[in-house]
Amino acid sequence: MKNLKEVSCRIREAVENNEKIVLFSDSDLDGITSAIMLEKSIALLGGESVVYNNNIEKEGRGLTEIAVESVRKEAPALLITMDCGISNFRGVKKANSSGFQVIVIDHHQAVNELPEASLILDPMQEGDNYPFKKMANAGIVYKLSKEILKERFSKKEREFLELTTLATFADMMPKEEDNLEIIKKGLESLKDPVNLGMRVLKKDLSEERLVEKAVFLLNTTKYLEKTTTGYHFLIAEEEEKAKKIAEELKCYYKERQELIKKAEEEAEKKVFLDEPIIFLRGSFPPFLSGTVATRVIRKHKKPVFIYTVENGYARGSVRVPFGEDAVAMMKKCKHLLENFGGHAPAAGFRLKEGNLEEFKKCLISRGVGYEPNNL
Ligand SMILES: [Mn+2]
Repeated sequence: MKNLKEVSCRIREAVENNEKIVLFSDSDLDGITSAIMLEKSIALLGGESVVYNNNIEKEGRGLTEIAVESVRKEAPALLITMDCGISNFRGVKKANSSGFQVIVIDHHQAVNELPEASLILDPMQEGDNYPFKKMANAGIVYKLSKEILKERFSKKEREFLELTTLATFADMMPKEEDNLEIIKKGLESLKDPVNLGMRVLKKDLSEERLVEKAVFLLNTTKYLEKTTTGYHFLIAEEEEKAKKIAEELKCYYKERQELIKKAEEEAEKKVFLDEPIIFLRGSFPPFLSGTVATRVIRKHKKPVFIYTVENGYARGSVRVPFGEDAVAMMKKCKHLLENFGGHAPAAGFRLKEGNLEEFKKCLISRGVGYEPNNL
C-alpha cells in the first residue's frame, strides 16, 4: 500500500522525538475505532496522542477549516486525519499554515486533486497498487498498526481484530479478501471479547448479534467535548464505567430512532416519483440526511440527493442504486459544488443555497437517473 511504510516511519519518529501527535477522526464507528487503534499503538511505543472526533454538526464533514480551529491550540503538532481528509483541501491547507504537519489516512475516493498533506495513505489514491480497495478505514489502520508495532503487535492483535471487524460491518464494506480474513478472526475473538466495552455488551449474545448491536449503538453517538460517547465506551477500562456508558448509548439510540422516524416520514412526503432523481430538502437535523437517504433509496431505487440548508449553504447526502457511482455523478456538475466526496454507493456534498436549483438541473440534464452511471 502506497505510503504505509512512510507513515509508519513518520509516526515512530514523532514518538522518538516526543512530538505532539493529534489524531483527528470521523465520529462514526470506523473513525473512532481507527483513532483508538492508532492511539493505543502510539501508547505502546511510549508516545502520547490527543484524540479529536469530528463534530460534524458544528464543523461539517472531515478536517474542515472550522475543524482546524477546534484543534488549533494543539499546534505545533503532527496531525493525522482518519476516515476523512482526502477531500478537505482547504482544511488541510489551513492546518499546514496553522503549524501542523498533516498526514491523511482515508479510504474514501480522492476527488480530482489531492490535499496538500505531507503523506497520504489511501488505497483509492492514484498510484496505489494495493489490489484490494474496499477496506474500512480501520482495516488500513489495522495494517498500519502492524507495521508500526512490529513484534509488539501480537499484544494488541485480538483487540484490533475486534475493532476492525466492528468498523467493517458498520461501514458495510464487502465481506471479501482482506475484510473477510479480518472478520473471520474478529468474530472468533468476539466469542470472548478482549475489549471491555464489547464484554459488557455481549452478555449472552452470539458474536454476530453482538456486532449488530454494537453497530446500532456505536455508529452514531453523542458528541462530548472533543470526542464521542462511542469512543469513551470502547476505551473504557473499568466495568462500571462501561456499563454506565452502555446505558447512555441505549438511551441516545432510542431518541435517535424517534428522530429518524419523523425525518423519514417527512422525506417520504416530499418524494416526487415523476423525476429521474429524488432531490429533496429536509427540515430535520443535518446529521440525519445520510440515514434518511439510505432508507429512501431502499424504497425507490433511483439516485437520492437529500440535503438541509443552514446559513446559506446546503449540505447533503447521496445514495445511488447498486452498481452506480455517486461521486462520478457529482463530478459532472462539480462547478456548482463547494465540496463533495465519498464512496461510489454513498457520498456527500456541500454547495451554496443559491446553486441548488442549478445543481439539480445540471444532474438531470447530464443524464443522472436516466442512464446508469456505471462504475
Ligand atoms: Mn469509513
